[in-house]
Amino acid sequence: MSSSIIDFIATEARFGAQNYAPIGVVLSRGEGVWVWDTDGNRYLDCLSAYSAVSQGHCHPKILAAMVEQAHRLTLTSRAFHNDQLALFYEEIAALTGSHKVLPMNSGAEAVESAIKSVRKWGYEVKGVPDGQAEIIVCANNFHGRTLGIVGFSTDPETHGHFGPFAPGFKIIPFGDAAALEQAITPNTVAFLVEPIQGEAGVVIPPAGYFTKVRELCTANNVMLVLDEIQTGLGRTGKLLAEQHEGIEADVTLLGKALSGGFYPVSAVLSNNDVLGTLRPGQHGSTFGGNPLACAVARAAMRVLVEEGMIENAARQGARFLEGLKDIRANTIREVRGRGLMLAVELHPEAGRARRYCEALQGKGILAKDTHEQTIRIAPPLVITSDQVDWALERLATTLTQDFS
Ligand code: IF1
Repeated sequence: MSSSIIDFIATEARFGAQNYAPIGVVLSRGEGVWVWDTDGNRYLDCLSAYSAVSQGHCHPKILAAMVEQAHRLTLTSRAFHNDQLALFYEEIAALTGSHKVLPMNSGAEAVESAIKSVRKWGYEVKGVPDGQAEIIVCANNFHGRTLGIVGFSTDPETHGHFGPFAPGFKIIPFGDAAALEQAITPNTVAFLVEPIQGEAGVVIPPAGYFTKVRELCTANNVMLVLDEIQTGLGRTGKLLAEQHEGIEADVTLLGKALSGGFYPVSAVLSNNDVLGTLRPGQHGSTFGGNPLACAVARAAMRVLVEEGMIENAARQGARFLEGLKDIRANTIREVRGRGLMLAVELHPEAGRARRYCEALQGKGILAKDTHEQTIRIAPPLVITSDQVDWALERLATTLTQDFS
């Protein structure tokens, strides 16, 4: 490593809370699927900032929209109207077929806002006794890092020593509709679930699972809240992952790529009166729905659709998945994926996935491990066939090595 890289990393170690263990690379520039480190080395980004840079790094049209808006008006607070929020509402509602929108900033804020809203709907519309609302979630969920959310995580790394936690959450196995049926009570207001569990290692539920989930939620007047913060906006080869299942959520959560990686923008989308229960003064955010966020999100949604990124994700994702499945390596336990949300799970004997990610870095690919044994592969949705093939060559040589 060059001295400048060592200096950057040492300074981070000296001053920064050590809540991450980044791979040893210091990035200074990004364009499309490529990023460059401070020494000028080029890498294909196979993480896309956890699917926030789906449109590719520094997309010129999103940048132009951000700069133009930043010259005019960035933040007004919601104490006043602004000339971007209504346009954002119209465009995100049209794109997703939603009727009501609550704009927030981080994904976790959208999740917390949805929890507050479905509980309020439970008390004021469904008739659940005050303070007794139950929300069902899945084991191995990941919905963010705020205290309310980590309270229903099953990952000790995520919730350890952060208690005490809020009550009112039930945990069931992911992919098991019978478990959901058994967990529902008259006080159940919602089922909060990722269509595909990302952090758990790209875990795809059995075919028909969400059809059954949708039926159970409808039959029991339980709100189906789909966390599409990672799976949404084209990542799985459709605008929303729910479309693979042929269902519609009652509440949909978006974040990450909603801004193309330029700015924290998230949103709670509702197809019924869940969001209608919020009255002035009962929820809010300093930056939620600000003009700059709305202008950036409008451009991010526009280029996603106009540049055919969703269709490309389906096409290149199928190519990538087939290529990964063709790799003959006894290190590989399973290859999983839908669209460009892919994962390679290694056999425990193969050694830690981190070692393979470090080897990939040496071959010009940046990827991230999750839960010791799985390598996530999630490049920007603008990736070309040639770039997929370029990545597959390097993945094949790396995965046939044995780092155990
Ligand atoms: C970290 C994980 C991914 C998410 C889903 C809500 C949120 C996330 C499905 C919250 C955020 C990020 C958080 C980041 C790493 C990354 C992550 F590894 F943590 F789990 F992508 F898989 N719902 N995921 O994936 O959104 O508040 O972060 O904007 O915390 O290390 P956020």
